[in-house]
Amino acid sequence: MILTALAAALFVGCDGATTSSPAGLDPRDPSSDEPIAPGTDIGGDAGVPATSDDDDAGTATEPVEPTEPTTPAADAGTTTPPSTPTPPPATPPTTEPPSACVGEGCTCVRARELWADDFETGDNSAWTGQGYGDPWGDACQSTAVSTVHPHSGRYAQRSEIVCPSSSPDGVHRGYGGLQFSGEDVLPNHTNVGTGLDAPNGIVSTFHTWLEPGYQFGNGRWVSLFTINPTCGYTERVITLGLDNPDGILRPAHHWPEGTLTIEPDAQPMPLGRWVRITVYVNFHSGEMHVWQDGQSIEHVTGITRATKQMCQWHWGLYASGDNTDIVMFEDDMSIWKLDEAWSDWSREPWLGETQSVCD
Ligand SMILES: [Ca+2]
Repeated sequence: MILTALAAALFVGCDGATTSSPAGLDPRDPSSDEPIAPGTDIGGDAGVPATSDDDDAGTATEPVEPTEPTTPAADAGTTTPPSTPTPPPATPPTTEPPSACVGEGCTCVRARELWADDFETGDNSAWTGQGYGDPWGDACQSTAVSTVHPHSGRYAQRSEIVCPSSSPDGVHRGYGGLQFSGEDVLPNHTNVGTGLDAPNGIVSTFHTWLEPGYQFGNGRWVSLFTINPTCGYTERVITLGLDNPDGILRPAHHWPEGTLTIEPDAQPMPLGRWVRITVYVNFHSGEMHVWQDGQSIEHVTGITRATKQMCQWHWGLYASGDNTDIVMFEDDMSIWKLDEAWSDWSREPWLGETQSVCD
Protein backbone atom coordinates (compact mmCIF):
# COMPACT_ATOMS: atom_id res chain seq x y z
CA MET A 1 0.00 0.00 0.00
CA ILE A 2 2.76 2.37 0.93
CA LEU A 3 4.63 1.37 -2.18
CA THR A 4 1.59 1.99 -4.33
CA ALA A 5 1.11 5.43 -2.85
CA LEU A 6 4.76 6.22 -3.36
CA ALA A 7 4.64 5.07 -6.94
CA ALA A 8 1.51 7.11 -7.59
CA ALA A 9 3.18 10.18 -6.14
CA LEU A 10 6.20 9.64 -8.33
CA PHE A 11 4.12 9.43 -11.45
CA VAL A 12 2.17 12.53 -10.65
CA GLY A 13 5.51 14.26 -10.52
CA CYS A 14 6.60 12.70 -13.77
CA ASP A 15 3.48 13.77 -15.56
CA GLY A 16 3.98 17.30 -14.35
CA ALA A 17 7.53 17.36 -15.68
CA THR A 18 6.40 16.02 -19.04
CA THR A 19 3.72 18.62 -19.40
CA SER A 20 5.87 21.53 -18.43
CA SER A 21 8.63 21.15 -21.01
CA PRO A 22 8.06 18.33 -23.49
CA ALA A 23 10.58 19.63 -25.98
CA GLY A 24 13.34 19.77 -23.42
CA LEU A 25 13.00 16.27 -22.14
CA ASP A 26 16.25 14.54 -21.53
CA PRO A 27 15.88 10.82 -22.15
CA ARG A 28 18.52 10.23 -19.54
CA ASP A 29 16.31 11.73 -16.91
CA PRO A 30 14.13 9.05 -15.36
CA SER A 31 11.69 11.68 -14.21
CA SER A 32 10.75 12.50 -17.76
CA ASP A 33 11.60 9.71 -20.14
CA GLU A 34 9.30 7.01 -18.98
CA PRO A 35 6.32 8.43 -17.15
CA ILE A 36 4.83 5.00 -17.45
CA ALA A 37 6.21 2.63 -14.94
CA PRO A 38 9.72 1.44 -15.57
CA GLY A 39 8.78 -2.10 -14.74
CA THR A 40 6.26 -2.06 -17.55
CA ASP A 41 8.99 -2.86 -19.96
CA ILE A 42 9.48 -6.39 -18.78
CA GLY A 43 7.39 -8.90 -17.03
CA GLY A 44 10.09 -10.87 -15.38
CA ASP A 45 9.48 -8.94 -12.26
CA ALA A 46 7.60 -11.51 -10.30
CA GLY A 47 8.86 -11.31 -6.80
CA VAL A 48 9.78 -7.66 -7.02
CA PRO A 49 6.82 -5.99 -5.36
CA ALA A 50 8.00 -2.42 -5.85
CA THR A 51 8.34 -2.90 -9.58
CA SER A 52 4.94 -4.52 -9.87
CA ASP A 53 3.33 -1.70 -7.95
CA ASP A 54 4.99 0.81 -10.17
CA ASP A 55 3.56 -0.98 -13.17
CA ASP A 56 0.09 -0.67 -11.82
CA ALA A 57 0.37 2.93 -10.81
CA GLY A 58 1.73 4.08 -14.09
CA THR A 59 -0.49 2.16 -16.46
CA ALA A 60 -3.78 3.92 -16.47
CA THR A 61 -5.41 1.79 -19.13
CA GLU A 62 -4.06 -1.59 -18.16
CA PRO A 63 -5.11 -3.94 -15.41
CA VAL A 64 -2.67 -5.41 -12.97
CA GLU A 65 0.37 -6.66 -14.80
CA PRO A 66 0.16 -10.42 -15.04
CA THR A 67 2.75 -12.49 -13.36
CA GLU A 68 5.44 -13.65 -15.73
CA PRO A 69 3.89 -16.70 -17.39
CA THR A 70 7.17 -18.09 -18.57
CA THR A 71 8.37 -18.60 -15.03
CA PRO A 72 6.30 -21.47 -13.71
CA ALA A 73 5.52 -21.51 -10.04
CA ALA A 74 7.74 -24.53 -9.71
CA ASP A 75 10.70 -22.38 -10.54
CA ALA A 76 10.15 -20.29 -7.49
CA GLY A 77 11.09 -23.21 -5.32
CA THR A 78 13.92 -24.44 -7.42
CA THR A 79 17.19 -24.25 -5.62
CA THR A 80 19.39 -24.40 -8.62
CA PRO A 81 22.77 -23.08 -7.57
CA PRO A 82 23.98 -20.00 -9.38
CA SER A 83 25.90 -20.92 -12.43
CA THR A 84 29.25 -19.53 -13.28
CA PRO A 85 29.34 -17.51 -16.48
CA THR A 86 29.98 -19.53 -19.56
CA PRO A 87 33.59 -19.03 -20.62
CA PRO A 88 34.14 -17.64 -24.10
CA PRO A 89 34.39 -20.36 -26.72
CA ALA A 90 37.63 -20.97 -28.49
CA THR A 91 36.17 -19.87 -31.78
CA PRO A 92 33.85 -16.95 -32.54
CA PRO A 93 30.30 -17.62 -33.69
CA THR A 94 30.13 -18.19 -37.38
CA THR A 95 26.76 -19.87 -37.67
CA GLU A 96 24.91 -18.73 -40.75
CA PRO A 97 21.41 -19.65 -41.86
CA PRO A 98 21.56 -22.67 -44.12
CA SER A 99 19.29 -21.04 -46.66
CA ALA A 100 20.80 -17.60 -47.10
CA CYS A 101 19.54 -15.67 -50.08
CA VAL A 102 22.22 -13.44 -51.51
CA GLY A 103 23.69 -12.74 -54.88
CA GLU A 104 22.62 -13.87 -58.31
CA GLY A 105 19.49 -16.00 -58.37
CA CYS A 106 18.32 -14.76 -55.02
CA THR A 107 14.93 -13.13 -54.70
CA CYS A 108 15.53 -9.80 -53.05
CA VAL A 109 13.23 -8.37 -50.43
CA ARG A 110 11.94 -4.83 -50.53
CA ALA A 111 13.01 -3.16 -47.33
CA ARG A 112 14.65 0.04 -46.17
CA GLU A 113 17.11 0.59 -43.38
CA LEU A 114 15.71 3.40 -41.25
CA TRP A 115 18.45 3.60 -38.65
CA ALA A 116 21.69 1.92 -37.64
CA ASP A 117 24.60 2.47 -35.31
CA ASP A 118 27.99 0.78 -35.11
CA PHE A 119 29.30 3.24 -32.50
CA GLU A 120 32.17 4.15 -34.80
CA THR A 121 31.47 7.82 -34.16
CA GLY A 122 32.85 7.08 -30.71
CA ASP A 123 29.77 8.53 -29.09
CA ASN A 124 25.99 8.16 -28.95
CA SER A 125 25.17 10.83 -31.51
CA ALA A 126 22.99 8.42 -33.49
CA TRP A 127 20.58 8.10 -30.59
CA THR A 128 17.66 10.25 -29.58
CA GLY A 129 19.06 12.50 -26.91
CA GLN A 130 22.62 11.65 -27.96
CA GLY A 131 23.14 9.54 -24.87
CA TYR A 132 22.87 6.02 -23.53
CA GLY A 133 21.36 6.73 -20.17
CA ASP A 134 24.51 6.85 -18.09
CA PRO A 135 23.28 9.74 -15.91
CA TRP A 136 20.28 7.65 -14.99
CA GLY A 137 22.39 5.28 -13.03
CA ASP A 138 23.83 5.45 -9.57
CA ALA A 139 27.18 4.17 -8.41
CA CYS A 140 25.89 0.69 -9.15
CA GLN A 141 25.71 1.07 -12.91
CA SER A 142 27.38 2.84 -15.77
CA THR A 143 27.49 2.81 -19.55
CA ALA A 144 29.93 4.27 -22.08
CA VAL A 145 31.41 3.75 -25.52
CA SER A 146 34.28 1.31 -25.21
CA THR A 147 37.20 0.00 -27.26
CA VAL A 148 37.18 -3.39 -25.50
CA HIS A 149 36.58 -6.20 -28.03
CA PRO A 150 34.16 -4.35 -30.36
CA HIS A 151 32.10 -6.43 -32.77
CA SER A 152 32.98 -4.06 -35.59
CA GLY A 153 35.56 -1.35 -36.04
CA ARG A 154 36.98 0.26 -32.96
CA TYR A 155 33.99 0.91 -30.73
CA ALA A 156 31.08 -0.79 -29.00
CA GLN A 157 28.83 0.29 -26.14
CA ARG A 158 29.72 -1.17 -22.74
CA SER A 159 27.30 -1.17 -19.81
CA GLU A 160 27.71 -2.66 -16.36
CA ILE A 161 25.88 -3.27 -13.11
CA VAL A 162 27.98 -3.81 -9.99
CA CYS A 163 25.54 -3.61 -7.07
CA PRO A 164 21.78 -3.46 -6.36
CA SER A 165 19.86 -0.47 -7.64
CA SER A 166 19.12 2.33 -5.20
CA SER A 167 16.51 3.75 -7.56
CA PRO A 168 13.04 4.22 -6.07
CA ASP A 169 11.54 2.46 -9.05
CA GLY A 170 13.60 -0.61 -8.32
CA VAL A 171 15.32 -1.08 -11.66
CA HIS A 172 18.65 -0.46 -13.31
CA ARG A 173 18.54 1.70 -16.43
CA GLY A 174 21.50 1.98 -18.71
CA TYR A 175 20.18 2.08 -22.21
CA GLY A 176 19.99 4.01 -25.42
CA GLY A 177 16.65 5.13 -26.79
CA LEU A 178 15.11 6.16 -30.06
CA GLN A 179 11.93 8.09 -30.63
CA PHE A 180 10.45 7.78 -34.09
CA SER A 181 8.26 10.34 -35.83
CA GLY A 182 6.97 8.43 -38.82
CA GLU A 183 10.09 6.94 -40.38
CA ASP A 184 12.43 9.50 -38.84
CA VAL A 185 14.41 9.25 -35.62
CA LEU A 186 14.08 12.43 -33.59
CA PRO A 187 17.19 14.13 -32.19
CA ASN A 188 15.52 14.63 -28.83
CA HIS A 189 12.66 13.03 -26.97
CA THR A 190 9.32 14.84 -27.09
CA ASN A 191 7.12 12.00 -25.81
CA VAL A 192 4.33 13.17 -28.11
CA GLY A 193 3.47 12.48 -31.74
CA THR A 194 3.09 9.36 -33.86
CA GLY A 195 5.70 6.69 -34.32
CA LEU A 196 6.65 4.35 -37.12
CA ASP A 197 3.86 2.58 -38.98
CA ALA A 198 5.03 -0.71 -40.49
CA PRO A 199 2.19 -2.85 -41.89
CA ASN A 200 4.75 -5.44 -43.09
CA GLY A 201 6.69 -5.30 -39.87
CA ILE A 202 10.15 -4.22 -38.84
CA VAL A 203 13.36 -6.19 -38.53
CA SER A 204 15.97 -5.21 -35.98
CA THR A 205 19.30 -6.97 -35.90
CA PHE A 206 21.73 -6.22 -33.08
CA HIS A 207 24.79 -7.78 -31.50
CA THR A 208 25.07 -8.31 -27.77
CA TRP A 209 27.82 -9.71 -25.55
CA LEU A 210 26.47 -10.53 -22.10
CA GLU A 211 28.42 -11.49 -18.98
CA PRO A 212 26.12 -11.99 -16.00
CA GLY A 213 27.60 -13.27 -12.75
CA TYR A 214 24.64 -15.61 -12.19
CA GLN A 215 21.59 -17.05 -13.88
CA PHE A 216 18.37 -15.11 -14.23
CA GLY A 217 14.94 -16.08 -12.99
CA ASN A 218 12.86 -15.97 -9.80
CA GLY A 219 12.24 -12.29 -10.37
CA ARG A 220 15.71 -11.32 -11.55
CA TRP A 221 15.67 -10.21 -15.18
CA VAL A 222 17.51 -8.25 -17.81
CA SER A 223 15.79 -6.71 -20.83
CA LEU A 224 17.81 -6.24 -24.00
CA PHE A 225 15.28 -4.73 -26.36
CA THR A 226 12.05 -2.77 -26.05
CA ILE A 227 9.49 -1.29 -28.42
CA ASN A 228 6.80 0.99 -27.06
CA PRO A 229 3.86 1.58 -29.42
CA THR A 230 2.97 5.06 -28.26
CA CYS A 231 5.15 8.12 -27.87
CA GLY A 232 3.58 8.92 -24.53
CA TYR A 233 4.10 5.45 -23.03
CA THR A 234 0.38 4.78 -22.76
CA GLU A 235 0.37 1.26 -24.17
CA ARG A 236 2.13 -1.91 -23.18
CA VAL A 237 5.60 -2.41 -24.55
CA ILE A 238 6.95 -5.55 -26.16
CA THR A 239 10.38 -6.64 -24.99
CA LEU A 240 13.03 -9.33 -25.29
CA GLY A 241 15.16 -10.42 -22.39
CA LEU A 242 16.33 -13.09 -19.98
CA ASP A 243 14.17 -13.90 -16.99
CA ASN A 244 14.31 -17.66 -16.72
CA PRO A 245 16.95 -20.08 -15.39
CA ASP A 246 17.02 -21.89 -18.73
CA GLY A 247 18.83 -18.90 -20.23
CA ILE A 248 16.65 -18.71 -23.34
CA LEU A 249 15.78 -15.24 -24.59
CA ARG A 250 12.07 -14.58 -24.22
CA PRO A 251 9.67 -11.84 -25.20
CA ALA A 252 7.66 -10.24 -22.44
CA HIS A 253 4.34 -8.41 -22.32
CA HIS A 254 2.84 -10.48 -25.09
CA TRP A 255 0.52 -11.74 -22.38
CA PRO A 256 -2.26 -12.20 -21.61
CA GLU A 257 -3.52 -12.20 -25.17
CA GLY A 258 -0.55 -13.51 -27.14
CA THR A 259 0.83 -17.00 -27.55
CA LEU A 260 4.55 -17.75 -27.26
CA THR A 261 5.97 -20.80 -29.01
CA ILE A 262 9.60 -21.62 -28.30
CA GLU A 263 11.39 -23.81 -30.82
CA PRO A 264 12.16 -27.27 -29.39
CA ASP A 265 15.83 -26.82 -30.19
CA ALA A 266 16.11 -23.23 -28.97
CA GLN A 267 19.45 -22.72 -27.25
CA PRO A 268 20.24 -20.54 -24.26
CA MET A 269 21.74 -17.19 -25.18
CA PRO A 270 25.50 -17.77 -25.34
CA LEU A 271 27.33 -15.74 -22.72
CA GLY A 272 30.71 -14.07 -22.88
CA ARG A 273 30.79 -13.68 -26.65
CA TRP A 274 29.04 -11.77 -29.40
CA VAL A 275 25.56 -13.02 -30.25
CA ARG A 276 23.57 -11.81 -33.23
CA ILE A 277 19.93 -11.28 -32.39
CA THR A 278 17.31 -10.53 -35.02
CA VAL A 279 13.78 -9.54 -34.05
CA TYR A 280 10.75 -9.17 -36.30
CA VAL A 281 7.84 -7.23 -34.84
CA ASN A 282 4.53 -6.40 -36.48
CA PHE A 283 1.79 -4.78 -34.44
CA HIS A 284 -0.63 -4.96 -37.37
CA SER A 285 -0.49 -8.74 -37.57
CA GLY A 286 0.31 -9.10 -33.87
CA GLU A 287 3.49 -11.10 -34.41
CA MET A 288 7.00 -11.25 -33.06
CA HIS A 289 9.72 -13.67 -34.19
CA VAL A 290 13.26 -14.03 -32.84
CA TRP A 291 16.46 -15.52 -34.26
CA GLN A 292 19.71 -16.08 -32.40
CA ASP A 293 22.90 -16.42 -34.43
CA GLY A 294 20.72 -17.19 -37.43
CA GLN A 295 18.59 -19.83 -35.78
CA SER A 296 14.87 -19.38 -35.18
CA ILE A 297 14.21 -19.61 -31.45
CA GLU A 298 10.64 -18.45 -30.89
CA HIS A 299 7.43 -16.97 -32.20
CA VAL A 300 4.66 -14.90 -30.67
CA THR A 301 1.24 -14.53 -32.25
CA GLY A 302 -1.91 -12.77 -31.16
CA ILE A 303 -0.31 -9.62 -29.78
CA THR A 304 -2.85 -6.81 -29.67
CA ARG A 305 -2.09 -3.12 -29.36
CA ALA A 306 -4.64 -0.39 -30.10
CA THR A 307 -1.83 1.71 -31.54
CA LYS A 308 -0.17 -0.13 -34.40
CA GLN A 309 2.81 2.20 -34.50
CA MET A 310 6.19 1.87 -32.84
CA CYS A 311 7.41 5.10 -31.28
CA GLN A 312 9.81 4.61 -28.39
CA TRP A 313 12.58 2.03 -28.62
CA HIS A 314 15.48 1.10 -26.45
CA TRP A 315 18.32 -1.36 -26.16
CA GLY A 316 20.80 -1.81 -23.35
CA LEU A 317 21.21 -2.87 -19.78
CA TYR A 318 17.73 -2.49 -18.39
CA ALA A 319 17.41 -4.85 -15.48
CA SER A 320 15.61 -5.57 -12.24
CA GLY A 321 17.09 -3.80 -9.25
CA ASP A 322 18.30 -7.00 -7.63
CA ASN A 323 20.95 -7.43 -10.29
CA THR A 324 24.46 -6.91 -8.94
CA ASP A 325 26.86 -8.25 -11.54
CA ILE A 326 26.37 -7.85 -15.29
CA VAL A 327 28.59 -6.59 -18.06
CA MET A 328 27.04 -6.02 -21.48
CA PHE A 329 28.55 -4.95 -24.78
CA GLU A 330 26.44 -3.90 -27.78
CA ASP A 331 27.37 -3.13 -31.37
CA ASP A 332 26.06 -3.10 -34.95
CA MET A 333 22.39 -2.39 -34.41
CA SER A 334 19.90 -1.68 -37.15
CA ILE A 335 16.23 -1.16 -37.85
CA TRP A 336 14.72 -2.04 -41.21
CA LYS A 337 11.18 -1.46 -42.37
CA LEU A 338 9.87 -4.19 -44.63
CA ASP A 339 7.97 -2.98 -47.70
CA GLU A 340 6.67 -6.43 -48.46
CA ALA A 341 5.60 -9.36 -46.33
CA TRP A 342 8.07 -11.82 -44.84
CA SER A 343 6.58 -15.20 -44.04
CA ASP A 344 9.36 -17.77 -43.77
CA TRP A 345 9.86 -17.68 -40.03
CA SER A 346 12.39 -20.49 -40.14
CA ARG A 347 14.84 -18.21 -41.89
CA GLU A 348 16.46 -15.15 -40.35
CA PRO A 349 15.82 -11.94 -42.32
CA TRP A 350 19.33 -10.58 -41.77
CA LEU A 351 18.74 -7.85 -44.29
CA GLY A 352 21.60 -6.76 -46.48
CA GLU A 353 23.71 -9.64 -45.13
CA THR A 354 22.28 -13.13 -45.59
CA GLN A 355 19.15 -11.77 -47.25
CA SER A 356 19.49 -9.50 -50.26
CA VAL A 357 17.54 -6.29 -50.29
CA CYS A 358 16.11 -4.93 -53.55
CA ASP A 359 17.78 -1.80 -54.85
CA1 LIG B 1 31.54 -0.97 -33.75
